[in-house]
Formats: sequence, C-alpha cells, structure tokens
Amino acid sequence: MDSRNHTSIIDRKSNHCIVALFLLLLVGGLIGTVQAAGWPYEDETPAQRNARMAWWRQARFGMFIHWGVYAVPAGTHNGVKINRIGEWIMNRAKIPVAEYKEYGKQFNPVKYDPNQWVLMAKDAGMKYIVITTKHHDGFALFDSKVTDWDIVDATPYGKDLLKPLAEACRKHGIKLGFYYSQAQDWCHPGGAAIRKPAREGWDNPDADEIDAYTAEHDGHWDPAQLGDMDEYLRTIAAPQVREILTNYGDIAVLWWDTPTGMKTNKERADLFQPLINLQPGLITNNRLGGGYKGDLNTPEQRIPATGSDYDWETCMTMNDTWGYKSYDQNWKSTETLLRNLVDIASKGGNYLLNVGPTGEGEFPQPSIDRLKAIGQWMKIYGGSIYETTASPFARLTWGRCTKKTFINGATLYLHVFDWPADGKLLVPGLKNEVLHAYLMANFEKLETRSNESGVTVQLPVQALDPIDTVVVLKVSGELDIQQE
Ligand code: FHN
Repeated sequence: MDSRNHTSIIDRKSNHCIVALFLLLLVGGLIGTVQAAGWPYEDETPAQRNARMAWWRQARFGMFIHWGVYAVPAGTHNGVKINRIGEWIMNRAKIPVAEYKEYGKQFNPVKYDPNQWVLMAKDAGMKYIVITTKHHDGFALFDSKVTDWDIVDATPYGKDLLKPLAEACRKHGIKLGFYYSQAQDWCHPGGAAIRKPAREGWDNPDADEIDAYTAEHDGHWDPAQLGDMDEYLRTIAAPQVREILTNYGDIAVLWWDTPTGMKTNKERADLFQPLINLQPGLITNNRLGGGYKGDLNTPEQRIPATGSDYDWETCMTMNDTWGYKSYDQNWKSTETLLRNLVDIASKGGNYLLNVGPTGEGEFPQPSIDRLKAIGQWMKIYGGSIYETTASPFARLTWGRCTKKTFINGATLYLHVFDWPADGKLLVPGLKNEVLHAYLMANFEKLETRSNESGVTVQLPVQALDPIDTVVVLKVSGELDIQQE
C-alpha cells in the first residue's frame, strides 16, 4: 500500500474518531442536561441515601415556624373574624394585593429574639427547625433582590429575619430547614392561587361577585395577581430559592408546599431541581410537584395508622392555625402532643410541631408552656425517642414501643400510657430472653416473667409520669415476636 493512501486512511479514521467523539460529547452533554434537571438523588444507592437521611431519622422531633405579615391581622380583617387558618387570611377574606401589603407597614417584630426561639426548640428536645421563608402571600422573610415584597423593603423593621436565625441555629447545634411556597403566591403576578369560596363562616357582601371572578381566573380575586406562571417561576420563585440556599450557610431541609399548577408539570418542577445541588445533602419533601417524590412524605395534621417503608414526617399545629391568630385558643394538651410524638416515633416517623409567632416576634404563651413541658419529659426520656426505630409489635393495648437494635440484641422502650391496675405489663408475644428491665427515669430494676403469652413486667403501683412512663427492656438475640 502506498504511503499517501495509508495516510489518508489514517486521516479518515481519525476524522471519524473526532466526529464520534464530538457526537459522544454532544449526547453526553444532552444527557447531562436532562439529568441535571431531574431530582439530583434519583440514582443514589441505598447506602448513600441512608447516610444522607441519618441525622434526620435520628432527630425524630422538629419545630415548624409559620411567620409572616399575616401575624399582623392575626385572624381579623376590618373588624371581621376570618375563619380557618390564619396564614390564609388574604385568600379567605379576598383582600386585594395593595390592601394586604398595608399590613407589611405594620409588621415590626421588635421583640424577635432568634436565640431565644432556638433555645426554646432545643430545650423542648427538638433537633431541627423549619421556617416559612415565604408563604402563599408571597412575602419574603429575607432580603430578596428580586422583589420589594420582603422584610427589608416593605416593613418598618427593615432587617433580614433569617440571617440571625441561621446564626442562632449554628450556635446552638440545631439544623435549619427552609419552607418555601414555590407555586402559590398571591402578591406577585403569575403566582398560583387555590380557589376558595369567598363566603365561608363570615358574611362577605361581595361574595357572589368574587366567586364568579375566582372561577374565571384560576382562584385569583384581584387583577393585580394575574400573569404568566412560567415567568413568575423563572423570575421570582427560582431566584428566591437560589437566594435562600446561597445566603444563609448550611441548610438541611427544603420544605416545598402546595404544588398548585405544577403537580404533574415536570418542566416547572425541573426549574427548581438543580438548585438542590447548592446545598450538599439537602433533604426535600414530596410537595414540589412534577411527579417527584422527594425524600419524605408529609401527612398533615394527622398520624398515619401504621408506619411506612418511606421516610415520613407528620406536621401539626398546637392549636388550629399555623400562622398566628389572636383568638385561636383551641390548644392541644401537653399529653396529646407528647403522646403524638411517641406514637409517631413508634411508627418510624418524625414530628414537625408548629409555632405561629406574633407580629411582634414572640411565641404565644400556650406554645411556650407546652414546649417547656415536653422538654421536661424529653430530658428524662429523650433516649427512648432519638435514634430509635419503629415498634416491632403490631398493637399494644397499654401504649407504644420504640426500639434500638444491635448485633447481639435489642433495647425495647415500653411507653406506658395506661398504667395497669394490677401492676402487670404484658409484652405480648415476646420470645427473647430478657437481660435487664428497669424504669428509665430512675433505673429501678423490675422483675419479669416469661411464658407462652410473652413477657410480663412487674411494675410499681404508680406511674412515674402520668403521660408516659418508659420501661426499658434489654433483650438478647434477634427480636423474636409472635404476633397475635
Ligand atoms: O396551605 C398550607 C398551610 O398554610 C400550611 O403551610 C401547611 C403546612 O403543612 N401547608 C399547606 C397546606 O397543605
């Protein structure tokens, strides 16, 4: 073969190689782009996922904070008590945008003390805080560069509320999460609005007219709200999410809410997915939309009947509202709140318990009282909540169980809600050998007896804590329980 031919074959071959390489890069680039737009953790291995979720699973208990301009009207607009949850007052009372923004001029939380807030959460035994950086009224608690409807530009207070909270969380070892209403926004044109009747529980004279308008305009009640949702997502929501994930140090959780208009719209949800990469290890919930499942399910105001094999977190109010409402006094008792926490832990979930601070920046006193009481219990019994996993029993008539398992055995925490009158606590179907049994609060040793029904623990006459006294059972070997 002559050398010129040989060279041209080599040239052709290398040309082919260059073209192939180019195509490979192009396709790779395209795939890369597609992947970048999806959920960043889609291809995570189970071990990687376990490592990322570890702190959250161990924590079990967090504080939700709903705070914004709605704390100023606190449930009453123009002298009328507006029904339902306080942070929805703008939608429920159909307050026009300009009129609602007037409340911003009265939002001056001079009593805000983020150190105190974080310490109240910490003393209650909570390990993380999730705060509403922007709720459905579109008001940002932070200094946003893409809008004037924020704490710095629209209120007399004029200072970023998240910065000092982030510092306090860092200082006191509490993880910080951000709630962000990505789709609903009632003040920025193009934001979505869930349609609600204009007259429900109060006498709105313009109800019929407003209802007709909201029916025609996707739930909006003011022409100032109308606009292009895609543009809103591109120019307000996504840039704001970038801001909150960039300007406040380590953020542990991003809590999406109400994917109105994007529940099944992947393209809209994909605007936000790449932003998750701004915070390595970030945990997100299942409320973004676009069909994405996120890291956790979020049952709201309810505790599921059983656990689940996917991470979950019950969020719940202490009274009936998330955002502050001056006259909502329907407070759950400490007993209910504590037993909820135990019930949830016994099903392998987390409890995100809400506080709605006032417009001045204080926690309502009944919330403070309950947090304190929960904290007193947690100081003694916290070990039966943190780092535990779900109960191995299908049902316990007297209370709940949480557990920790080890290579050679397990620790069962028996949460006794109903103290047996005869002092005999039956742990049904438990076949393992009991190594130790004692009261968690004072280490008092307890006698146990095993028979075909299970293990019976002999308790003292009186419960140590009427809400929940915890008995610790250390057993050997792999758990062996004969279910009823
Ligand atoms: O509409 C909101 C509501 O105001 C509150 O923020 C709760 C908390 O989970 N989420 C929405 C309703 O699901």
